[in-house]
Amino acid sequence: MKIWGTKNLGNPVRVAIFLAEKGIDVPFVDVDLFGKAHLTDEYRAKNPVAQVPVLELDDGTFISETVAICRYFERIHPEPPLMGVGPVGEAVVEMWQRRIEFQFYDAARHVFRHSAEFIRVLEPEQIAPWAEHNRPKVIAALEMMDAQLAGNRFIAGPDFTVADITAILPFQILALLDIKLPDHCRAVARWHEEVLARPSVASVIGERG
Ligand SMILES: N[C@@H](CCC(=O)N[C@@H](CS)C(=O)NCC(=O)O)C(=O)O
Repeated sequence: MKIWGTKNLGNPVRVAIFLAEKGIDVPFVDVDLFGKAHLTDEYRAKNPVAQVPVLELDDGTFISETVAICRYFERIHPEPPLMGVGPVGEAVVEMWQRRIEFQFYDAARHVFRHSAEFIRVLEPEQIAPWAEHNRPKVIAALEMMDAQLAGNRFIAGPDFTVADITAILPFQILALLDIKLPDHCRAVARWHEEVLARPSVASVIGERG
């Protein structure tokens, strides 16, 4: 079993943190995105969408999409649960995971892909107004998270879950852009400090995120 993707860069970070939380050791194989290693026919045979991460199982099955990979490990290694427990618990975690992915991460990603100079190698036709259109959406998503975190230790409730893991990566993206966490989002700041200090997160991206 192996995971295609650089462990501390982009979406593979999410899988690496998930595995670290569960204490599972799986080797990561670096894929040089800036060298366009993922755009070869050989790589597309693993994932036709030409993205990392991809989980390769020993029987030759390839599984891409971060949440699908996490779902596989949740099933074969249920403890500690990171995708909720029971019908309501699982649904609540999935609801928050998707809210974070579609409202926060997507908005941050669009700003990044359409404004950062160094990503032009992978996004040659940057659309500046699309980046600007998404900037306020990042702030709106942070405010949505703040309201939830004001009454909850973690994003989906009292336990650390895949929803928290999904939210970590967009903060790395914001650090590359000129987007600061608004001062009034104090609950998000408290949450961010706590998750960065988790051994799983620190081992993958370092304590400063
Ligand atoms: N929906 C995918 C997104 C994966 C993704 O966006 N991967 C990026 C790296 S962070 C990628 O491979 N980008 C290649 C490119 O932009 O050409 C997932 O959840 O795994």
